[in-house]
Amino acid sequence: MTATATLSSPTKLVDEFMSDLRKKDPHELEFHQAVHEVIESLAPYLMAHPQYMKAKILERMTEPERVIQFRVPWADDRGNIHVNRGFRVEMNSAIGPYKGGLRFHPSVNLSILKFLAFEQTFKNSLTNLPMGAGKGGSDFDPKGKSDAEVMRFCQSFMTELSHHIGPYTDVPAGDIGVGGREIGFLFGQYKRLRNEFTGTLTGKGTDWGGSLIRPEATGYGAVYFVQHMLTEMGKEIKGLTFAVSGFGNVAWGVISKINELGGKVVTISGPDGYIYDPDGIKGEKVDYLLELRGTNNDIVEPYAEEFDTQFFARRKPWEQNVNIAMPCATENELNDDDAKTLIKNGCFLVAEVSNMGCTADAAELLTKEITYAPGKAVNAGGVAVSGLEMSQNSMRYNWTREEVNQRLHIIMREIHETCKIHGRNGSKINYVKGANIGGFLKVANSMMAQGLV
Ligand code: 2IT
Repeated sequence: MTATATLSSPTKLVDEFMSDLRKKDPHELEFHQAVHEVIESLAPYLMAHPQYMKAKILERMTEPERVIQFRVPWADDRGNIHVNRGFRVEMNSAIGPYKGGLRFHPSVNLSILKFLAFEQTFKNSLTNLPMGAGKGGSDFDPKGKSDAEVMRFCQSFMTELSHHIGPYTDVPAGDIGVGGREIGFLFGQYKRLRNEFTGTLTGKGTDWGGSLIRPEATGYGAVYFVQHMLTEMGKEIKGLTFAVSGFGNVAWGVISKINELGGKVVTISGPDGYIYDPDGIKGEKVDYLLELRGTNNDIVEPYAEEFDTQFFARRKPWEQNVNIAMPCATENELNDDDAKTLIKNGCFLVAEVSNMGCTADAAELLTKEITYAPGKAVNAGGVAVSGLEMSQNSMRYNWTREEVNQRLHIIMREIHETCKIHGRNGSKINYVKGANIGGFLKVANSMMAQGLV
């Protein structure tokens, strides 16, 4: 920013900051979107607390401490050679080692990973655990690949990444396209290269250092967060109808917990379209989700054949009448029109579980008209239990399911409390503002305390 001292309004601060950021990396639209949302919430606070502007905290927070990009060559089962691009964005280490997932998906590029790593800074801070922020991945597409191909890819990827990570440096985990199988292959190769058994990756199998509840944590945590949002409104989950998107690990955790608490989930979706199941996705149908994911095909349509329900090709679940919507798939999956349709049909709460699942317009409209909470607060249970996995690895000890679940409960309650403290707006809570200011303060104050680094 050029003229911090003369900035006269929050709007001007936002405009000047964003103009400088866009000039630096004009193609990184997702990164701009994530930063814009944060700066908009922070601007009035920053004007009132000029010490952060003087120390150029925002400029420093939006510049990764380090970006690593590397070649990932691998051979498929027929012996054909492929070359993918690997990345690790080490965003911020003010409050702990870099921490965040790895995403394997054809859409992965630097803009996507910078947006995710930036969001991770605030999310990890909100958990109150000592975790800095990072994100990485590759444009590798796991769809249709054999186990052997995925293993060779993971080994090649880790051969380079191993130079940059470690239990005190950077602790990756999973994200889209990286689940238990991939973490296993990545961990095996890391251990072999380093000849060390450490907790350098989280999301490990429970037989070899993983935490109980980690697979369920993002979904369970999101539903605990929704419980707190509902309590504020004098409501409860029992009897409510939910639209969920996606059908992966996160959607599965969300659906299981909603069922347990007496709610009903009527939709799931994939890149091919969505399922509408008015009886609710419960019992054996939830187990079937795991089977569907195991096929490596990334389509949801077989559910309709299996359980004789409706499938809407190339459409999104947000057109159904529900009380609550929980996007659980990927960024920008719920847009302005979807938000209008949801509101028109009586939806009163949108809890974003995917990272930046709503477009900027949608998030603004939902905040104004109904109640909306952003992914960085709602989905923080995933990385929180990764943090608990790190604690258990350091202690060389494993907590029980109940112990981990109880800690997850407490963390989600405290994140909700933080949102309330910083986002109170009359009788409502602005969760975007609450999460952004709440997440910012701890990191910003730590950066100030550690000098100009
Ligand atoms: O977006 C996320 O918070 C994750 N993909 C999980 C990160 C982690 O380190 O567990």
